[in-house]
Amino acid sequence: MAPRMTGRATVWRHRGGELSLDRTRIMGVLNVTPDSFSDGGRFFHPEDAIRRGIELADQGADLIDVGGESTRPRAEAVPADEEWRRVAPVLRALGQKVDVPLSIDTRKPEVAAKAIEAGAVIVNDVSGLRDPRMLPLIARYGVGVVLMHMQGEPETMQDRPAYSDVVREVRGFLETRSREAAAAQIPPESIAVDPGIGFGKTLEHNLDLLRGLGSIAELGHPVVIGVSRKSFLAKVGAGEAGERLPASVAAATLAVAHGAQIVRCHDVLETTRAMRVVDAVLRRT
Ligand code: HH2
Repeated sequence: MAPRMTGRATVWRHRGGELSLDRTRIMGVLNVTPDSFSDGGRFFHPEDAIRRGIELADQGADLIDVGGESTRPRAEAVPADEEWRRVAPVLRALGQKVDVPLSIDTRKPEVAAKAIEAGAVIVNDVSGLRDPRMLPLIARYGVGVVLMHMQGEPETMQDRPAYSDVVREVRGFLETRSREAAAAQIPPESIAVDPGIGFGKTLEHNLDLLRGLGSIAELGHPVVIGVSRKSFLAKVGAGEAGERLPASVAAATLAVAHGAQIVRCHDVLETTRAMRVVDAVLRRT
């Protein structure tokens, strides 16, 4: 399988710096939530979350994605003040304790603005900037952004996902949203795109998107992929959430072979080691 290398992004800019994409970058997941699908409650207390963030950086994370709201299927939305209360102490402490960039995983402009003031340099928005206040906020602060595709809302997105051509539609959405972002004065190198595996998609949709990532990479933006421990893996035999590491690494490997450049994952040490081998083969690094 030939890797797609032409026309790919070479850097991802964020507030005050950039990540070179000369190798696969690892985005470590830090869920400060009671109910995330694979690690809910484990890092809900600030001290546990801060310790975990330091551990992720030590294990090789190139950035850490801090979130205070689960967006798993059926998750109930969390009010902005509660979401901020969860992530605030963690962002503030990690900003002092780790030297990797921090991203804030939120759909809410109120939370994004406070998180940026507290040191986050990237906004990871699983709704693809649905709230119209997000775009000007990201432009004003000069942060990096992940534009992710999601059909529907977490509470109902898995009820009956439907597409006529999932790769074409997801690519079209990401292209339109990234053009709108660029028109709002967000530099194209700051905009990463993500097909949103598991967000309003059936098993077949997810597999088609992984196969079709090359067409999303052709947009020329950094491509983020989140497959870690997700339930679609179980549908092809990967086991319970705690047993899905081999399947997660296999899916991440294939995603990178098809054009993903940033892998969002829970198991940073194992994924980093695996991606070194993937890069050595695909990129001769
Ligand atoms: N997946 C999750 C959350 N945020 N962001 C991006 N860009 N891409 C993803 O695939 C993605 C994401 C869901 O995973 P997790 O954070 O572990 O679970 P939960 O939403 O239950 O907290």
